[in-house]
Amino acid sequence: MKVFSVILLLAGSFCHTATAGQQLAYNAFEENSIDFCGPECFEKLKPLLDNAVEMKQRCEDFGFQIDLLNEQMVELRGIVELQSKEIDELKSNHNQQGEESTSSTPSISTISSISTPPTGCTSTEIGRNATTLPTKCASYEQSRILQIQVPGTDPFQVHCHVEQMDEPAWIVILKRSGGQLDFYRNWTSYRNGFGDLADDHFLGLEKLHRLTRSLPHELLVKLTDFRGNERYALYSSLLIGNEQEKYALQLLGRYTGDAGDAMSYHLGNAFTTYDKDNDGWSRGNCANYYDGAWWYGWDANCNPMGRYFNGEYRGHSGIWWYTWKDYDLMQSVKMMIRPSHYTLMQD
Ligand SMILES: [Ca+2]
Repeated sequence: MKVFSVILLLAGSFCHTATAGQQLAYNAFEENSIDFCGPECFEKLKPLLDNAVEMKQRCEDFGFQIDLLNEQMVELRGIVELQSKEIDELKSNHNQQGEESTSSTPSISTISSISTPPTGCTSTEIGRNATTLPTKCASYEQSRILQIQVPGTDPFQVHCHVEQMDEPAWIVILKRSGGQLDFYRNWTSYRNGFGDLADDHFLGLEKLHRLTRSLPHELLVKLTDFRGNERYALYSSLLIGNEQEKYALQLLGRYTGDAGDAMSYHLGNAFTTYDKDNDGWSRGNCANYYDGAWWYGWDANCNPMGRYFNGEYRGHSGIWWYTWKDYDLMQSVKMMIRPSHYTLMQD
């Protein structure tokens, strides 16, 4: 009877902080449950207890995600207010121009400049007017380099990659396809990004932070081994903290795919480079051990920024995805993000 009372107390504490009495009861159950009902009884009740603990953990995770979404909502409200202000200013300027044009006889060149319609968001045209910059890749018939802008940063270029013609394009944040570009780099290099957008590159942690904070994003990882086999891992959310937060991997969402979920192990970890040891390994720096940079914890479950080998090496220094092929080397890795609205609409 005491056992069932304890379980009822546990059930009552799933989604809120347990009271001191509940905690005491929980401890008593852990320590004395065998005395309460004997080994056979405990054996039958243990799965129920395990399930209760798991449910409590899920509730806490869910609460964490809600907090993050609330933060994003506050930021989005700020963005909307900012853009409303810009629209009001544009309207005001437009009305002022209209009044000036009617108050005097316009020359042919003046009429031409006023009547020129907006020309869209190509990279050359948007450079003259920051207010028309896109904030993401849209759907394009082919992949391209595009200039975008997100709140809190200067305009920057991204590689928009089209996976499927009828879907919004992805921003490539990491591309590995050969060994020409060295990825064993310091913190500043990873913060700012490096490489050629049209080839192997890393977009940069600061841009990644700004993008994922401006809108909820999803993450797609595409892998190819040296036999030409392809796999993928799709995560419904991605949120990267700011530099004060050491660009921590704050949110990953739900995993789907056929490469295995190698990244959830790294959820919550700060980013580590060879000159900034933010990992959970007290005896050394994982960036040195794995010859790369990543959201390392005490260990690693994947190493997309490791050293590039041409298939002749098998070890922890290479590019690997443990949940698919252990330490077997990858021939190519591509990590891409896009706003998650599209996925939400499909659910
Ligand atoms: Ca360390």
